[in-house]
Amino acid sequence: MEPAFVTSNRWKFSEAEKILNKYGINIVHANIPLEEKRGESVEEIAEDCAIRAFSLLGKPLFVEDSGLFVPSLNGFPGAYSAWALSKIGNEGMMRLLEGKPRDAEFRCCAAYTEDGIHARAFTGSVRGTISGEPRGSGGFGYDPIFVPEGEEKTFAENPSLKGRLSHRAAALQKLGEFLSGRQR
Ligand code: ITT
Repeated sequence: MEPAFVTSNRWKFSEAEKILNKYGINIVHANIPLEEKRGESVEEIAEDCAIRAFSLLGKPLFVEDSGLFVPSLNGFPGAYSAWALSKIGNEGMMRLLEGKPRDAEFRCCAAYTEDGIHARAFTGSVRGTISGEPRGSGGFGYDPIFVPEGEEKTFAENPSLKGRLSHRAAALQKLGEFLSGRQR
């Protein structure tokens, strides 16, 4: 059975497809509208979405919630990452961070369910810094302003770096191991 990845974000889907294919897992894209509940953690939001998505699709699926957390902004944008990007964008983040420490962390939780009752959560994170200005044209969202720890380029300047080091790669590798273990 090919699990569905329920997401409205085509970049997320193609990143997930590449990672899970390495584990012999094929996924199908389900772009169905899902309201996200308000919550502080990516785990809480992803698990809730997975259970609600199952009631619409009725087949094994996962959803994924991600966010960028900046300690010097008390964790903002965090659970409000999509909202902040649409309101202030990466330029707005530059203004908010003027004169402040630029450490940041991307977090991701992929929540998988095959019965609509229990969801299994797989999490991943990557630390880094927010660049001095947006750079690069690959990726999406906050990729042009995120430089992973120990590197100089943003995720948008070096998408293969993202494939190896990202919060999504870390979470989905765990999901890939779980699902491929099931098939053996
Ligand atoms: P869903 O339908 O899967 O929810 P979404 O794009 O709304 O798609 P999220 O709520 O998980 O996804 O994302 C929160 C925000 O964080 C959103 O604005 C994304 O663009 C951004 N984001 C998530 N993952 C990212 C990544 O890998 N690189 C850059 N920005 C990312």
